[in-house]
Amino acid sequence: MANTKTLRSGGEILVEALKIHGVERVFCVPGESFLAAIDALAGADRAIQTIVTRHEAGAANMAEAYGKLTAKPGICFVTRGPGASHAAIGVHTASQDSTPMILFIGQVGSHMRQREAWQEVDYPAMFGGMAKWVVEIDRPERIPELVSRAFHVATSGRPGPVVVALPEDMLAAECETADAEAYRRVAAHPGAQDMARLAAMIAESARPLVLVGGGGWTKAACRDFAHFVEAFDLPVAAGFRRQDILDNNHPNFIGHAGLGPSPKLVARIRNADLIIAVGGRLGETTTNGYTLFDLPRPAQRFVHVHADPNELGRVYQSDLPINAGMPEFAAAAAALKPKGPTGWRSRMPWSDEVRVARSAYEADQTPGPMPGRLDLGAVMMHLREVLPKDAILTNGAGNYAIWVHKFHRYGGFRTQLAPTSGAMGYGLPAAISAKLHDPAREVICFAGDGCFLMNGQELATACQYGAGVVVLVVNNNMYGSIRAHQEREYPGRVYATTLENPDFPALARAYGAFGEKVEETAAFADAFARARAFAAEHRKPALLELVIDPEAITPSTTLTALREAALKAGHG
Ligand SMILES: Cc1ncc(C[n+]2csc(CCOP(=O)(O)OP(=O)(O)O)c2C)c(N)n1
Ligand SMILES: [Mg+2]
Repeated sequence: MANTKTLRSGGEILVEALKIHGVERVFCVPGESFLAAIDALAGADRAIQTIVTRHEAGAANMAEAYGKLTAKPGICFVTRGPGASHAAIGVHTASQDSTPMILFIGQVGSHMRQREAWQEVDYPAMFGGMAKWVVEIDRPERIPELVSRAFHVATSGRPGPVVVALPEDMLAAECETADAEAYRRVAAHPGAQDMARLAAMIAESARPLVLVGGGGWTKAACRDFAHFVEAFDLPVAAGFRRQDILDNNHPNFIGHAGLGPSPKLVARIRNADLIIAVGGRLGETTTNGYTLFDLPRPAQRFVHVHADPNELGRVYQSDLPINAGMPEFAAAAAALKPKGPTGWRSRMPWSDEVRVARSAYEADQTPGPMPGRLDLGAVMMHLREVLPKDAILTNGAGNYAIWVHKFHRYGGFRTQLAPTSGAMGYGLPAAISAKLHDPAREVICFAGDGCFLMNGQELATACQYGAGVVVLVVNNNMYGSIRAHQEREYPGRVYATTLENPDFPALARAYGAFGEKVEETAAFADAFARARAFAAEHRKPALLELVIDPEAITPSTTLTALREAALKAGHG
């Protein structure tokens, strides 16, 4: 810790605070509004790596993904007005996904605040509804205190984003001040009575089901959670894009309650007599538009475990609300055991039914034929075969992601980086962040043709920092997801959803990446092998454009079928 008697600039005090709080990497687009902080980062480059990106959305998404990967706040630095506006998408995703993140924004000089000076923005007003806390630091002496608070707020309770505005004169001003200590995450622990009641409710049930989701998970928490599930032989369904909390190869994993869930899984959840909802908010996507459970009082006996007491009873009433952090709950749950003799996995009255549910999940993971020469289902099956279990798969938003979520078996914590916020453009920056964090692991980014071009410029960042990710651009020449909605609501009236695209492989090669086009199923395996080899050898990204028939709009229907069904139903 620095000597309190040393005169330091606000920038130096800030960067020292980042070091103390364990920051190892920051993502930024520079701006003249925080030069003093950049200069201090230069002086700390052995402790903190600074990744310069090509767009603030890229930087903010990378920081958000870092928060997901590590459960530590992802750090992003951007400049005022324009930079902050670009970075807002990362703050929104961190908010919806409950990810710890801190966005530092250079602010106009304090002597001209409130005049709408150049690029001046009122950050509490701009981010107030999105961030957990927004603060402007007006004196360098207060940096240790307020930055420490930012780390505490971002990580404690329900994790989320914090925004810290830094007036440029404050960063340049010098003072003597004492550093804070490293932050300590604060979380609620479940009470012994709560846990005893949970065990009793499981014992009283005939058809229990666990619905797992939310943020705040760690590797250890996932391991403890698996022990709990095994001890009671509980079936586990994952919430929307929370598929990597329990390894999908685990015999108790029974599917994904995301967008367009399997009807069999929906029926099984409805038919359960005890729902144990662990970690998630039970939001719109996981509950199939709030139709999965009766609202506000579900028909099933209901246990809801959440890190934020305000989420308990917010939408659904439960018999047993438990306010706890995920590591804290999972540790307590791992200590519970059913009565009677137990092995690693107990034999319970519902055990046979869990095996049936697992078989249904596996059967549902076998893709049927789809129109066109390149079959995305077959691509997913190949990836399941060749990718190591710890490979990280990332994506943004679009119908292409349905194949990824439906057919891939995520191998446990953290093998999935996918925005529950449904933000397009997330996949590539998240993949780069993952590769920088763990270069030994394979990282595969899925993007639609629409999705990719929202942050495709970060291929340059990947090349600059040696992030050898593989990018699969699923090209159907349209904003397919919206086209599908259009065909449902306004059949045949195609408008503003068609795309004319660049030559994606040539674009990739212009960045220094590998680029190839794949047009038929039989060509995929070899092309993928070449892409992987290039990424590993050159530590640069490799892009494959997968040319998909636009008719293949989901794994189970075609555009024409959607349109005809809508016309028959009298839409449009
Ligand atoms: C940032 C952002 N803008 C717009 C949307 C609305 N949206 C959701 S999916 C989608 C189309 C995605 O197109 P593409 O990436 O090509 O995937 P496809 O659906 O064609 O497979 C759009 C525009 C969004 N979710 N996020
Ligand atoms: Mg598309």
